[in-house]
Amino acid sequence: MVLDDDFQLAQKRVDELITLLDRYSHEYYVLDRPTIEDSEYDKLYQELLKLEETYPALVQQDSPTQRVGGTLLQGFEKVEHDLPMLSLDNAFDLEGLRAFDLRLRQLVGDNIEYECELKIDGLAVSLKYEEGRLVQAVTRGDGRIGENVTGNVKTIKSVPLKLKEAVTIEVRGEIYMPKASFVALNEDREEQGEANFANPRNAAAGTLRNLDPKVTASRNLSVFLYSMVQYGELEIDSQSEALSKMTELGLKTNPDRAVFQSIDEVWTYVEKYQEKRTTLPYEIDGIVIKVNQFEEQEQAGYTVKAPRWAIAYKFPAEESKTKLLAIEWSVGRTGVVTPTAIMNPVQLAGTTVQRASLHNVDLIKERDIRINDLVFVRKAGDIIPEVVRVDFDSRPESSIPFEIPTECPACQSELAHLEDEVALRCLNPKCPAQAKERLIHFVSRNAMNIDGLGEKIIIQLFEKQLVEDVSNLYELTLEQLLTLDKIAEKSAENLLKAIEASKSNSMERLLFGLGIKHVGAKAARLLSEKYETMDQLKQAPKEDIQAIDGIGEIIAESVVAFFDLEAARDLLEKLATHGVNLTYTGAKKRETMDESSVFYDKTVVITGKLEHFKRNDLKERLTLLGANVTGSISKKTDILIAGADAGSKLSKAKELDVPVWDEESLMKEIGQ
Ligand code: 3BA
Repeated sequence: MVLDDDFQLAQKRVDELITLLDRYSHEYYVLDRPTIEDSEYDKLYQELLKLEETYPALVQQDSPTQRVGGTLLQGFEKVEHDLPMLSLDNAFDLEGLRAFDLRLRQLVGDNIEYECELKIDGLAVSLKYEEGRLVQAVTRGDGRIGENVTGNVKTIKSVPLKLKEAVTIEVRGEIYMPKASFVALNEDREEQGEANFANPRNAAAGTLRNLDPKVTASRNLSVFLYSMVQYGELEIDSQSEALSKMTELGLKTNPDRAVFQSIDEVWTYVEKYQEKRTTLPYEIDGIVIKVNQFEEQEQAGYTVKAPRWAIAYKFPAEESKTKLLAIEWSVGRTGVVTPTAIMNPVQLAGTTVQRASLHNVDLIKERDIRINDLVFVRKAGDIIPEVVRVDFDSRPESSIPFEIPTECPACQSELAHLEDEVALRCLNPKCPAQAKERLIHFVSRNAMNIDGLGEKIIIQLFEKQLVEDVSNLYELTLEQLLTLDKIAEKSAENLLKAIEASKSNSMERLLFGLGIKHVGAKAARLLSEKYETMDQLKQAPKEDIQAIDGIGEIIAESVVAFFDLEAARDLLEKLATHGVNLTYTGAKKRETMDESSVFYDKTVVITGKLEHFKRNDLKERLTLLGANVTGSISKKTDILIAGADAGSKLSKAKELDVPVWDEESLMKEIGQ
């Protein structure tokens, strides 16, 4: 039949077009070496689009026309990383690098190779490819749990939807916005009366986390991949090999990398790129130095947060000079009053700066900072502006020593300068500025994690007296939220949902969110694990609390003092009335575990495709049985659980004589 023939011809042409377009796209976006005119590409793209319209059955999932999905997202699903995304330790000078080198030589011996990479100032993401196809993209998040941004990442043209081989791998890298695109975007936004992005990194973050994939597609994001964490069948022994293989597969890696044998050569490389930094088309904030050989990486090992085999050398911050116009005092969550410098706007490392923290009174005195002085500002850690010093040579006659305030700028109650503290404090428990800051902390990510409650909304909630303390959050109605400025019905609804969802948080989030002095996220978790309910914690004597490993006297005292406050007890009661969970629902504690389990206190690695378990579920079950589930095989591994198609981990386990279990024996042990 004619139609059949047409269809077959169309099918063949579609395949051809996709192959061609993928190649041109790779040359343009990944290799930065275009071989055809844009108009030529466009012609082929239109041809493909037309064929796909005529024959919808021919639309392939990874056709270049399928990069932009049509649907607006409600939010991003949270996804747990199979292997946590760690952080990097920092070094700020040659000395720091030498110390790193010395440590490593002690850990792995003198044969070290270092692989150096530019440190791209973007957002870390993890990409999963299954049989060569991009199936998932997740942001780093807190390292353990990130957000599913697959739809948006698919719109980034330098991210291949299909690799050159049908491998199943997970790779990680940095999504960034080129400097020029950032400048153009801000010009555009200014024209449209929209707020500027502060810097390329923020612009990239805002773009990647935009709920409309069309917006992401319309802005020019790019990627550099720098790490392979699951290898599938690939046999790879070093970081430089991993990067070459990734490049071969069509993934974009940064070409400005190099391998060296000594830290002196590393330093030469560092200095070279410190010079070249401003000429690069994207922002870098340092150099990442990694032990090249995987075997040596394993020998060096990991701390809780970061690999011992890598370090980030951070470039020194740029400085600018400007005039200090005023000192503003503001009240924090615990009543501490801190000074902020208000300055003539000045360009600094890519952004305009006009405010900088002065930290405390002593610091202003020490640095002898006065109003009308010319001061040097820089960005601490490249982010937070800071007044470093005064240009004393140009101090004007008109310079005015600052006055220490005696009254709270928010509630006018008298400020105290407590004896053992440098801080000025407002002691009024009803101070509205403190209440506002407490709420900001309460909803923050490591506390109750309520999305959509930004500072602007919080300020309005207080101004309209809809909220006085955190418990009032749980009384808010849609009608009330809609009276606020600049809030759409959809976001108000989402906010209510987020507030509702926060009610079932496990106790440690609430405990941290309450903002008890000295009780950070970790102490909150330890306390919740031990006492399991707010009630039991409330009754716990100081000595008992102090006995917890990781909790000291200062924390214990502070906890007891908190629960002694009637206001605190009232607040908890109100929260309970609103249905907020006050109990610990996290993983079972080690003490109550069955020590007879074969997995108790064992270090276990899971690899390969599992048929009978979801990987994360299995991980949790083993953890509940007392196992420490980790990501890579070493001499310390007690058991490798290997599913189908296990690759390099299996061979490594065999090499190290680590016992290997298949799914069958696993099921016999723990049942299904
Ligand atoms: N290499 C950032 N972490 C990096 C794989 C390790 C790592 C980075 C890196 C941990 C860059 C921490 C977040 C993370 C993937 C964890 C780089 C860069 N290597 N070149 C050693 O260019 N910014 N960041 N990302 N896993």
